Amino acid sequence: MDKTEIGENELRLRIEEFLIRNCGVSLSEASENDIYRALSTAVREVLTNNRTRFRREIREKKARRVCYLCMEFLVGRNLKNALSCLGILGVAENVIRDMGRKPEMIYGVECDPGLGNGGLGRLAACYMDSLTALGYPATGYSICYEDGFFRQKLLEGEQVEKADEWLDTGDVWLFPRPERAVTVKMGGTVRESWESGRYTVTVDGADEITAVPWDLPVPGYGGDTVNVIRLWRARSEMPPSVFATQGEYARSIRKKIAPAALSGSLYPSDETDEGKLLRLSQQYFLVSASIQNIISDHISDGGTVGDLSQRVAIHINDTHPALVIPELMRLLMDVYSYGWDDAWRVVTSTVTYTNHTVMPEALETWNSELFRIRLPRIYLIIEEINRRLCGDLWIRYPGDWDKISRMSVTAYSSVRMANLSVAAAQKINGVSLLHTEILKKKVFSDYFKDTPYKFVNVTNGVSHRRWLVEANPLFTELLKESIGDRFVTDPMELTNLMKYADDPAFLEKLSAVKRKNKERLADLAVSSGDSPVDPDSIFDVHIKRMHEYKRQLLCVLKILYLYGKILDEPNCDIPPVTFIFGGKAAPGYRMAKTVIRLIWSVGEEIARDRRARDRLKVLFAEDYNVTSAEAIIPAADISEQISLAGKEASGTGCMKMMMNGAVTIGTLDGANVEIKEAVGDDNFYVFGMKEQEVEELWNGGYESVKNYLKSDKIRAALSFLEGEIAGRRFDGVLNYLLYSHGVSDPYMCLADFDSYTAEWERMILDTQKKDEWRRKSLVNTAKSGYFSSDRSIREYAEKIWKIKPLT
Ligand code: NBG
Repeated sequence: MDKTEIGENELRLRIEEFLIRNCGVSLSEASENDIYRALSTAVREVLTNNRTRFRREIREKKARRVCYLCMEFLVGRNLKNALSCLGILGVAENVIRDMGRKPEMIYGVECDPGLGNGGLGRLAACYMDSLTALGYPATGYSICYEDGFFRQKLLEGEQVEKADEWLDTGDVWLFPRPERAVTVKMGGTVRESWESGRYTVTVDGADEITAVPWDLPVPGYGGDTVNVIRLWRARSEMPPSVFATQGEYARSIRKKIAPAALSGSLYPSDETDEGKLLRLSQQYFLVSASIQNIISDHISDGGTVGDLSQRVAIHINDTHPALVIPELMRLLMDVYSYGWDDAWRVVTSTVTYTNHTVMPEALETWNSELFRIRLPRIYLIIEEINRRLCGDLWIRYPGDWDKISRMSVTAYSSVRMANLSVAAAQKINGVSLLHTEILKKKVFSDYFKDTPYKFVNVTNGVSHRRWLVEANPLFTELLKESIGDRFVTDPMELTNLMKYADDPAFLEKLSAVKRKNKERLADLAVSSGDSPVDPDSIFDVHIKRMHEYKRQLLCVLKILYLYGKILDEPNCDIPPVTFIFGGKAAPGYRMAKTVIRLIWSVGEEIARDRRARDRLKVLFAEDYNVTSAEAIIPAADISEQISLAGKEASGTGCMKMMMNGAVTIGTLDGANVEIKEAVGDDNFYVFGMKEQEVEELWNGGYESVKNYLKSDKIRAALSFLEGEIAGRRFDGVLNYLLYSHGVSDPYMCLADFDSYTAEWERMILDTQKKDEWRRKSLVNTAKSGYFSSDRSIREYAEKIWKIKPLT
């Protein structure tokens, strides 16, 4: 069945057939789950046909492709996206309605696939979307985490983590490919020997794990192109009964890595040695399975391992898949008998690397001892890479021990994955202009001086088809009426909206759309248990992973300050505002969990106070994920992007909200700098220290207490922390901000507080100048085309991967 052939009758027929054959029910008896399965299966069939055609074309043209290795792909729900890409959303929704069901209820059956945790994973999904829509051959590689990330529940403000059983409904989209299974080996003992004049290496007694690929199709817009994300699942060769009955065997495998854990859940807690070992094993599992698959595809397409780089670019997305470097070396040398230099040439001409963070704790390092035990052969290869690297550096920088030790891959009993990636990659990129400059000047300054030509910037982008066209149908309709529908494939067309910037009638329509989206969100909030939300209040949104550097704490301190102000000056001119937060805290991250509790408690306290509750409301959206983001973002008036300057590599929520007409209040950090440049100073609210100022203050010995003593506003906000908030105490937060050992307020909330609140108050008054504010909103959408992932992907394709679109 081809997409063009699907009319309503055909689709209806297929659904009914499926129901009878697979669920044993007629249409009238079918549950929403049955219909979801039936419809998804019909769509999947179309995707398979298109996939087969696209794959054939790639083979025939011997096209070069990118293999995007990433521990996370936060794809969001599939059904509606696939229908929309195939251009049959309207057809399908008519069929669903004819069946007496509501489309949203059918989409609602699908769980969000729990394959990622934040911006990094969502970026990977947006990139697969653009790669496919633009017709580039690409394969994503990741792990099929059976328990996903986790589902967040809030019990009286306390985050509780639940297993995320997304496969209950997500399985419909996965195609198992057991015939492409490969074996991944870990552990064991390395034996080096000289046999008939050749140096050979074997590993005895390694654990063997079978990796089975499950393919998740990624439809491109228009439906002609379909790529896949290949997700690996670990399989044990033993039936479960053996584990239960053979005590001896069960004990012996416990010492090894249990296969189920490898594709169990995303990022097992890595606070303990077992957690770290499991995470390292997951990373190796991903890269070993993927590279074996890449090589075997390449060979079956007529290539040889030696010319891999001519047809394949392997992308290391953040350092998590960096083990692909030594693993490819291992395969080339131990399996294909290449010498070191030839193998290194293949590796270094094939891999490219994106850095996504400057936070030291996220620049991965592994304890050498753990590493050596789990991956002994890989460890030897890394040592050899390092020996040669340092030898080479020694020739070029004789005597400069400091530099060489900063650049080396192993040092102080640890393996540094970032240095490994930079040393081997063809190209290295940061994800915003500012971030790339920080990489060049600070994080990788020695490498930048050594090989400046390797470093490039590609500012992140987001799929405007998912985040605007699909998530905001009302706005899309208005856009199509006014500027036509070319922006769907060419986002730069959005600039045509500028001709309506001073047209009051258009601005009125724009505001009506925003109002509808706010009503929709308000209804959703109430249906999930919140008290009524006023859609006429300003929606001020802070959604992202919970992290100190993103400064949710700064935002909630501002709310406390505003609360105090309303109590002191009941006639002050703050209009009603609804603050919307959403984000998960890593399970072991205590401070982030405390901040969730604080946000929730402040919300409770204000809701109980008649003097303030009609003017300030605080919502914490439980279990923030792609689906909830799709509801929140179109409804946002204000986008809070308030990280400490220099810490946020890029940010992508800022782009999604900008596209949907929210106006940003932010620091000059990450992509904010470029957003401000694009929209102009009148349409962006900026505050706080610049990156350089942050550094100077920090190096000069930051003392938050000085800010506290100087500022009435800070003291007013913090006075709430001295008592109870909704019956809870937050002395810990007060200590953290003012009195901790070491440095108080490490992310400098208090240093930026006065400037933040002043700018916010200026902004909130501007929201009341209706036409001016609506104009700002329009300009934000009009200038957002640059932040589409279509632009980013073209840059990656040209500057980094050297791939060309087909079709
Ligand atoms: C995140 C950064 C964001 C950035 C995304 C995508 C990690 C390690 N990094 O600023 O914090 O937008 O990556 O590049 O998750």
